[in-house]
Amino acid sequence: MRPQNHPQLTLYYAPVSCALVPFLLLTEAKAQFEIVKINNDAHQNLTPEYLQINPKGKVPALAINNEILTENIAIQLWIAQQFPHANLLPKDPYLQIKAISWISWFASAIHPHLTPINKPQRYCDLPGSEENVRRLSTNLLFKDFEIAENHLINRQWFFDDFTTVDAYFFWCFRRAVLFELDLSPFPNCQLHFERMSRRESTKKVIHYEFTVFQEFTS
Ligand SMILES: N[C@@H](CCC(=O)N[C@@H](CS)C(=O)NCC(=O)O)C(=O)O
Repeated sequence: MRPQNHPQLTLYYAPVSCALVPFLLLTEAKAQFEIVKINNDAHQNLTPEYLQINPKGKVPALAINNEILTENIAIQLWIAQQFPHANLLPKDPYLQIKAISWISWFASAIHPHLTPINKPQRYCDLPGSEENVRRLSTNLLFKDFEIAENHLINRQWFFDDFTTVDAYFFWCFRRAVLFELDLSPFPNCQLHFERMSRRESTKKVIHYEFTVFQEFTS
């Protein structure tokens, strides 16, 4: 849906990346948007063309008409503000701040513990250090997951209803699932993950990811 006066949106997206979060939110909001696929594995995020879009060489980036917005939190909040009917943040102003507190923590703590598990060689180049980097990062990640686990006791969502916090945590936990970590200490996070997986928006986004993967690996 692109009501009149709504800006033209282009999401720069890579499969499996945290660009899944704005993709999911735009889908929840039934927004009209284009996707530009970036193959991070082939380092398309570091091409001169992409660095013109985002000099940080990361996805997501959201083009809003001719303006580029980077940083997942900023993009999530912009989408929530632009599409209020999608209720991507709690209504109460203080709870909105609490939601920002959660997503700030995902971006500043959880996400930085996921990356070294995926790319340990970026963090230490001593021979044979990769497994140590992975192990230590997994320990830090699990300390974080414990906090989410406790919060999710007897709760379907981080707040009363689905919000952007759930979308972002879903991406974080899914990375850990894809790394095949033993997540059995986090049954409430697992239930949240399954609940998220059943949402229509999530199914669409995951299906799209699969098609992009096929395209990139064929
Ligand atoms: N601070 C950025 C981090 C974005 C980020 O790390 N994106 C990853 C994918 S999840 C990426 O593009 N990595 C490419 C690379 O580091 O080569 C944000 O929150 O948007």
